[in-house]
Amino acid sequence: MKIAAVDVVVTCPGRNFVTLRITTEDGITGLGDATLNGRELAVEAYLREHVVPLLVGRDASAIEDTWQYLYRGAYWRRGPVTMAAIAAVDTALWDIKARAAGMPLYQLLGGACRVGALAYGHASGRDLPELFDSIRAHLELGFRAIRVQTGIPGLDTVYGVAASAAGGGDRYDYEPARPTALPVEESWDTRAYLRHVPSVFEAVRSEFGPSLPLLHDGHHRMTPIEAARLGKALEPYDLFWLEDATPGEDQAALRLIRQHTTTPLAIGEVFNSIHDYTTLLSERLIDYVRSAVTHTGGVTALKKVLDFAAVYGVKSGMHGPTDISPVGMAAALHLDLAVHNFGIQEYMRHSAETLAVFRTSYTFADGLLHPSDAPGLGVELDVDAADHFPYRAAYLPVNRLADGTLHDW
Ligand code: EZ4
Ligand code: CO
Repeated sequence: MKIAAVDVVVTCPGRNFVTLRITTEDGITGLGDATLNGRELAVEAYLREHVVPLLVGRDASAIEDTWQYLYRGAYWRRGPVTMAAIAAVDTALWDIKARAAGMPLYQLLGGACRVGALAYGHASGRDLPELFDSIRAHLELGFRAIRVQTGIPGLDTVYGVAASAAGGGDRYDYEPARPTALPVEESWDTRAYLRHVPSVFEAVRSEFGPSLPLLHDGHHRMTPIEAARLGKALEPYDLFWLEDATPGEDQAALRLIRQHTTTPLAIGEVFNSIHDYTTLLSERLIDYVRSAVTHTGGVTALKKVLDFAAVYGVKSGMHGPTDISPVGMAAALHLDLAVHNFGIQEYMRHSAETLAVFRTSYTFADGLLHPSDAPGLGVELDVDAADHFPYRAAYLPVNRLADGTLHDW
């Protein structure tokens, strides 16, 4: 089963997506997500110029060998652009293999370990009344686990807080990438954040009770000692996890946080290699692996990370914002079903425009996602519809302290 054609499709149905479509000589197509939010065209060029010419004529069934060929064969390893490109190839080849077998991908990964993947949604509010409305709206949508992000008194725009809470469920979702000529600037003050956040979780617990799983994303902004203090302060509110407490590339930072708090820790959405996890996993410094299939070299590579994590009792908590395309989300759901050490799956619903271009078959019911039993990933790309939505440059925000110093966003 040789690869006959490879297309890179860039489309912007409400936001940008980069999708790889591989077609075999017997006419089977497979899809892979290569979207790197705010740097989409770098991955498109990497694929178009340096990967597509290597794929035509290769054996579509040789997934592991193709992964190694693209990873070792480039000599220059790792990095978000390279690994998103490899991820797309790997995912598309898995899609082809499963379609050829007439099975949903999770069957080829070992079969289902559960009836569905527990999903968490994003609630946010500039103040407590808005936040409570947002949590209620997400509970009404069926979510059984909720990420809580909040405005901070004295700061105008803060990561994770939707601009307007008016008008129902989806509006509470925060979309960080904006189609502006320059990145939007958000503001930050860690002392104000640390003073405010525990009171928010106290209020949410007293309003919604002790059992609802609550999550929070620190989004890389704290030093290790600040993160340790926040983790301790949040212990009475029994968080499911505290995510990205410190910048992810400093694995040793987690040692200090871990020594001070029992709040579970999650990290890894910006990681792209199993080597980003070696200290974190072997020293049991985290509880959840946040990587996405899209950014970690595909199904093949993330399965290896999760098997490595399982050795240390660490579970999955895959990244699932809207910049993971429906193709990337479907790939995540097949892994979620198939790995034993599943923890939770992030889920932001895509817009109607996006879902008109990417026709999905995965379902969300009673708080659980399921990839469906359609063969392959279960996603079809409507290329004609995609052509109606040309790429628009968009950037993630940057973050500044009151004196103008650029801070981690
Ligand atoms: O900032 O997807 O947990 N989710 C997140 C996201 C990321 C964006 C980056 O593209 O942290 O909001
Ligand atoms: Co995050």
